[in-house]
Amino acid sequence: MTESSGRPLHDNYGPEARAAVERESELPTTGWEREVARGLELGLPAADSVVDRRIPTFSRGELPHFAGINTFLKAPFVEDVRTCGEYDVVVLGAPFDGGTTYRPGTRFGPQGIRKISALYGPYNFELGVDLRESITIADLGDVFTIPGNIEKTFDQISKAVGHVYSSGAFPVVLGGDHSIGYPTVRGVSEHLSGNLGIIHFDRHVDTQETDLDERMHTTPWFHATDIPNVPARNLVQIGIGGWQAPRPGVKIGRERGTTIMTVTDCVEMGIEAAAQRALDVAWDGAEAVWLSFDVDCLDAAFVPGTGWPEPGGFLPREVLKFIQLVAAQPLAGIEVVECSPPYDHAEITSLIATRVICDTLGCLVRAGHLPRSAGD
Ligand SMILES: [Mn+2]
Repeated sequence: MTESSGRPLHDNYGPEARAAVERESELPTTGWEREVARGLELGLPAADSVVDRRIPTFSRGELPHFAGINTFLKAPFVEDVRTCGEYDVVVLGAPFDGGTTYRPGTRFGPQGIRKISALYGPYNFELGVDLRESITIADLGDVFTIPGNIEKTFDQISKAVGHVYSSGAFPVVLGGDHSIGYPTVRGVSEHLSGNLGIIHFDRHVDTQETDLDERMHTTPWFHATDIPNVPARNLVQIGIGGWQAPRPGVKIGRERGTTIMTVTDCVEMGIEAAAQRALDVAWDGAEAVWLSFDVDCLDAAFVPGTGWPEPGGFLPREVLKFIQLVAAQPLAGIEVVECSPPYDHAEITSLIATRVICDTLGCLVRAGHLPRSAGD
């Protein structure tokens, strides 16, 4: 194999790096050129002393990373939500922490994730994907949640997610505590004729009926699997364990037939086998699969900014490998929950949340599932 210049690659690359370097040469740059032209038009050409004439006076794109208004990955903020179907991927925040039972703060999760996402460009080396060249992303801003009312908030989130999903765009939901898992799934399931499976990363089962007398963030999958086309047998729960898995939830999971995979189960069978098991369970007879990612499935060392941190969870590279395998198959959408910036340090929890979303999108693009017209 050769690089674009025709010069043969030397033999000191490992296979992944070699493939990545080769794939980069095949990626187009038309999206980047469009962004430069748009920046020069809308942001004015730079001052005379600036040598690189691609730079505008006002920042109007990816660069500089520390500049600009915080949307997810600097995607355009789309104020008219009626137009969301014009985009391949739509980001929406669900800023709600009324379902938390210990540390609050996830109402600031969407802001935290958007802020650190400015650090990322659209290109991933190992995946060989440049999102800017492959898909369009819009940031719709946030759902109007009702801080003191869980049920009204659930209704708002279901309506918002259902609107985005039925538009044809791929929804990316920025939580929010995990109570939002029920209304997001409800919003998608209403637009399916068949069943919806759920791939759920978490240290906690979240399957009890109520907690503290309400439908809190410990309860979403009890209520989601009460929906007729969201059967419990298609719910696979990955990373469960430790001292925070409440017995009532475990009992419900056993009775309803959910599938639980501990960290040790996954590591000892190998991440590839574990991901295949998860896909087999979630997709068994299902029309679509929703990905619900609680950042606390990672070891507490990596996610200080979360509601119920628990030691003994996944390493980032394990969970990223898992995500990459899961997202090689189509998904109905993704939510990343339980990121609480007030408890975060150096934005590392928001950073892993961003990473999970970007890897999911990158793998869906790589596999041809995004844009949707290309695959599904
Ligand atoms: Mn959790």
